[in-house]
Amino acid sequence: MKLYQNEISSATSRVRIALALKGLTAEALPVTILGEEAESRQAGYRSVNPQGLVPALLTDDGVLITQSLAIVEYLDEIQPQPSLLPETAEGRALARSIALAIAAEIHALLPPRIGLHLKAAFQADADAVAAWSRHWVGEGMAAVETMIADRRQGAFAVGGRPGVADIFLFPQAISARRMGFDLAPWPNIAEIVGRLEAIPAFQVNAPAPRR
Ligand SMILES: N[C@@H](CCC(=O)N[C@@H](CS)C(=O)NCC(=O)O)C(=O)O
Repeated sequence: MKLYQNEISSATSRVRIALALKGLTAEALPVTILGEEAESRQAGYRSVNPQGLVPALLTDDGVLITQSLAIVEYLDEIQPQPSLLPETAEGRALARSIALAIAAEIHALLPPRIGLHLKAAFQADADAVAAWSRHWVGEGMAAVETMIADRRQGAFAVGGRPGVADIFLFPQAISARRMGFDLAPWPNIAEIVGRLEAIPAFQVNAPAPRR
């Protein structure tokens, strides 16, 4: 397998954590994502992934899979142990709800292309883009905290072992902390992230800080 990826990418981090939990490896194919001239915006990479996003996984059969949740679930299907999804249908639905609350409602408003468009179309400066990001992270993580708190039954976000919800929560929480958020007002998230930081698959595959 090969993984189009970027080390600062939170969405890439999700896939790398899943690979590590499964004991799988994928050859890294780096794609730059920062700035107008980034490879993610060029025709070359767009011919690979029309969305111009990382991660994208190339299977051993040469099939491209895009979108981190689809990739993580693909890995869970080809390598079922350890399972990344809860045993019950309700548990699986909750895990996917939390993953999508992060991927589709928080993270989707933050990547480089969003900031570039806010600058180009609305003359937003760096402070305005940072305030935009802080708004969506603060509001979104507070909602995720409640989603977890309302149904929590084990040591992790959904149940007693790390899974899909944790894989999506961890990089977003690390990135929130780097933006200056204290996790303490979200006690379930803070506790779970503390536990995940002690697990090598999570620790080693956290998104790298932007330099
Ligand atoms: N929903 C996508 C999000 C992918 C995404 O936004 N990736 C970012 C890096 S974290 C990216 O490639 N950004 C390029 C850009 O914004 O131009 C997923 O879960 O895979």
